[in-house]
Amino acid sequence: MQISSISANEILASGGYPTIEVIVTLDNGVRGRSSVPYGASAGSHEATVLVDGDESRYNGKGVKQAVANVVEKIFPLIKNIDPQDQRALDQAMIDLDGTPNKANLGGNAILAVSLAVAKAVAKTQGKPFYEYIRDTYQTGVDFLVLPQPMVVVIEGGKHADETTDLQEYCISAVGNGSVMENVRKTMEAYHQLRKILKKNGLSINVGNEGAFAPNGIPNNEAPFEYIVQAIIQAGYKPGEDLAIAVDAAASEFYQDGKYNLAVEKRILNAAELIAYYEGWLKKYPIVSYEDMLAEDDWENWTKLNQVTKKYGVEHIGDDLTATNMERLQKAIDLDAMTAILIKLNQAGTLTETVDTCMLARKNNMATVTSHRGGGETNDTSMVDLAVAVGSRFVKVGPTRGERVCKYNRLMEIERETRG
Ligand code: 2PG
Ligand code: MG
Repeated sequence: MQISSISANEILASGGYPTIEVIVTLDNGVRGRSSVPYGASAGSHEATVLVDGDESRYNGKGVKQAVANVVEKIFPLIKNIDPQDQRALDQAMIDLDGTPNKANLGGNAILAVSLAVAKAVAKTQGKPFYEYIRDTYQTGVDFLVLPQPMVVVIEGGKHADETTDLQEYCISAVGNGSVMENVRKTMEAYHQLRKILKKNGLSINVGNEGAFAPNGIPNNEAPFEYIVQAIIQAGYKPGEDLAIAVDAAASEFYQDGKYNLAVEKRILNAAELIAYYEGWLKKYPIVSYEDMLAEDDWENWTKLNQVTKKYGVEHIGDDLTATNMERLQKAIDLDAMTAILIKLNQAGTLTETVDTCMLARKNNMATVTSHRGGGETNDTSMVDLAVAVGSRFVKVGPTRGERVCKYNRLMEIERETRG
């Protein structure tokens, strides 16, 4: 089998800036198409999103160079590699790039090819994409337990204007029930939340990920109160049916070794911040804490990990680990967290992403596969990946087409795998 042609295009992502789409055609005529997202609060240890920097187009954020790299550099390299050997194909692109963060060819260019090829081969083999990923990397997942929804319902930080310092408050399903039922429950609570925000005089405008982004919110704790009320008002038990997941994206409010909670007009050191966070663990039905500290504040991650463990709460690394095996290994060695956020474009190839998930699994760490805040597309590969590696959750926003297509894909997979 061979790749007979590749076309790459600049398309729009949900944030209104371009991203790259790649269509691969195999010599049997089968095509695979993929497009890749980008972050708003991207960490500094992620694969590079290569943008043109040409200010005359899209404020410098065009991706024509990434497009050219696919056609002129990557295609000549991979056209002689068997597309069924995804590991070899990804490795060839990594080697050609030659940098630790894919700065040369662009993580966006490499990932788009990686996924498009994999999808074309999956189609050729007549397998759903999640099954192809599972079989290719022998993840050993049986699809009996599917990832559950972690729905972003309030967003602040870099995803919205004049709201919380913390980036995301999510509602997630408790337990392993039907995905379709759990999507329904979380969305019912989300709709109650709209009423509660309004009642509290807050706006119900939405942010990057389609979650509420209430202006004028008094502090970073208020969302917990609103969400608990929303869960109850929807007819569910907080902590039993539905619970709260938080992503602080704390690198965004880390300044000169301290944490600046602008909405509360307070600057805290790490010990004070950890104590503040522990207060919430005592009061609210929280199931996970993500990026509560800055991406290189390793020492304090280990300290917070001791606290979250006491409460049986998952402590998730995102910017800390950036879907990167070396950083994950360091987090394991330092006992810095108990779960890892997975984003395909942080890694930049399907192989590296799956390898990171498998390393987590080997160390009894949960994976949570996530959308991106900056710009998403209608590509649902992240959901198939989540299913293939047995992620505990998929984290996605509640509204907007590029978000709900992920939940729709997850429910479709539930139907497929349940017969
Ligand atoms: C995160 C993500 C997605 P971004 O921090 O988890 O919700 O945000 O893509 O902006 O990094
Ligand atoms: Mg995050």
